[in-house]
Amino acid sequence: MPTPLIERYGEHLSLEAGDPVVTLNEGSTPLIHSPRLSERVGAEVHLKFEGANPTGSFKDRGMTVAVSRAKGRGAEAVICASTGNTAASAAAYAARAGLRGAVIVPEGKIAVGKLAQALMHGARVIALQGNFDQALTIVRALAESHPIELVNSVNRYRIEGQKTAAYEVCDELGEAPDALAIPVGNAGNVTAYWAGFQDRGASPVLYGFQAEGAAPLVEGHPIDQPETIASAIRIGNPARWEEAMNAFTASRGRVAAVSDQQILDAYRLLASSEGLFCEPASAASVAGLLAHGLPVAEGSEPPGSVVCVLTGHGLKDPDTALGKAPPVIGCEVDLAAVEKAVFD
Ligand code: AN7
Repeated sequence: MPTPLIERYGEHLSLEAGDPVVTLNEGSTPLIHSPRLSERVGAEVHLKFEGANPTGSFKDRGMTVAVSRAKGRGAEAVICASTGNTAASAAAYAARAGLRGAVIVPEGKIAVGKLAQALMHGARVIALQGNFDQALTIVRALAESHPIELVNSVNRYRIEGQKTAAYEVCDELGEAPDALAIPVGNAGNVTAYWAGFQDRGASPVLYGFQAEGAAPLVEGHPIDQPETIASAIRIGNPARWEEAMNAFTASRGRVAAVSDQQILDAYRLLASSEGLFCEPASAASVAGLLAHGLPVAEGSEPPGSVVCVLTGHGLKDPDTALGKAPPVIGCEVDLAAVEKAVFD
């Protein structure tokens, strides 16, 4: 059973002495070697499967710390804007802590599994007739005028918790990888990985990927109406814009865009040839590596090792999976018919 992340890495987190540990035993996720991707890109590729966290995404790493601190300082409720995973995680950790939770999500634009999670954990779910960026602006204002803790990644404890994924990668490989490929939405996670690597004195090349229709960092300006099938990263004005761009520059990496088709191809490839079912947004890391090739910093050798972060579980979004998968084969109760269905 994984040790709670706060117990494992507490000395690197700035929780206060009296804070409770609100945990679901998050973190310690598998780092899985991929022989096929390694061969295809010409470097050793490992996949960090963050879908193995308790609510099925990397958000749990930040949420254990943010909700522990919120509870420690006497908050009675937490709030966030979310494309889905933050909502699911905030709702679960709020339930665990005995706090009330409210989540604001873009109406009709979050995967159904995430919605089910937020509702089941007892959060108040508000579907905003707008997008994530508008929801974030509103929750920031609400948190300033009400005694409610904001647990989006603008909350520093979220970033602190999420940087532990970089520690785990270094610990498991015995050293930092040469490069890290990661999907980018609100840009909190890439900021967190960079902080974690810096804590370890490491500077892997950061290679961030946004969906083509929601690629503000690539285009250099906010996108008013972001669009992508990868609903988790349908974000047009990332809160951690500057930190993320600084991290790309400092690591001599870059941020690039991948099309929805490239995302879906990688999504299917990971499921069908690696046995790893991640959600579409997560597949952006692998899509980017396949579409753009290995990141090579100027004046350096190509990386020998790359870690791709698979940020969330494929079960979150059954609609996209079933919409893209081959049909189920119906069959009557008859040996010959089943034989034909199986072997033909
Ligand atoms: C699976 O849940 O923003 O760049 O509100 O769910 O740190 O935002 C989710 C983001 C990548 C992007 N992969 O991470 C939310 C939310 C998955 C995600 C990202 C998200 P950031």
